Amino acid sequence: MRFGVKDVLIGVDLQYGFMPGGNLPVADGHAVVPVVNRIAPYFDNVVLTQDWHPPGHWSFASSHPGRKPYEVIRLPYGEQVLWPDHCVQGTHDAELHADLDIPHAQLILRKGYHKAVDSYSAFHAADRTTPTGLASYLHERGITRVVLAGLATDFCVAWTALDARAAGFETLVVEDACRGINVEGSLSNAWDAMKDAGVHRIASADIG
Ligand code: VGL
Ligand code: ZN
Repeated sequence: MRFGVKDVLIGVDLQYGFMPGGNLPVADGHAVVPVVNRIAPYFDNVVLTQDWHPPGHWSFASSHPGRKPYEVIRLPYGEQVLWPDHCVQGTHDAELHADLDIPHAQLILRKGYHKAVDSYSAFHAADRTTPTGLASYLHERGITRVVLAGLATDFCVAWTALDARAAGFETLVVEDACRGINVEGSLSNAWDAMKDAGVHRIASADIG
C-alpha cells in the first residue's frame, strides 16, 4: 500500500506512561515503537497525540475517594473507567518515547487536559461534544484518509478511529502497530465496534 498527500498517519499516545514501567502500562506497549518508526517515512503527513492530564484529573481513581483503578463509575457524561494517575502534564510519564524517530511529524496534539472530562479520542473529549480541533485541522489540509497506530488499541486508538469515521475520513488501523489494555473484553468489543463503523484493519507489512 502506498500513501500520499491526502493521507495522515496518527501515532496515538506513544508515551512512557503506556509502556512497561509507566503508570498505566500496556503489555508489550514498547514493541510498537520500532513498527511505527518503520512505517512513518511512508507518510507525507504525520500527527502524534499525547495524553496530557492535569494533576487530579477526574479519570484518576485517586480523585474519587474509596475507588480503585480499573473500576467503572458514572460521571455526568457517561461511564468512566478509573485509571491510575498517568501522563500528568510535564512529567516523564507524559513524554513521548525517546526512541520514536519521526522528525517529520507535523503536529503533536495534546488531549485530556480538561480536568472533569476524559479524552480517549484525538477528535473529541469523552462528553462527545468538546472538540480538540483535529477534524478541522485535517479537513482544512485536504486530508481524506487516516491511518492509526499506537496505544491503546481498545481505548485511544479505537475511539479515535470511530471519531475519524464519524468525521468522514476513510480509516485504517495498523493492527501490529497497536497494543491493547483489555479490561473486561474491551479489546474484542473495540474491534467489533470498529468493524461495524467501517474501519479497515491492516498490517504494517502492507505498508511500503
Ligand atoms: C488511554 C486510558 C486512559 C489510551 C489514555 O491512550 O488508550 N487509555 N488514558
Ligand atoms: Zn488518559
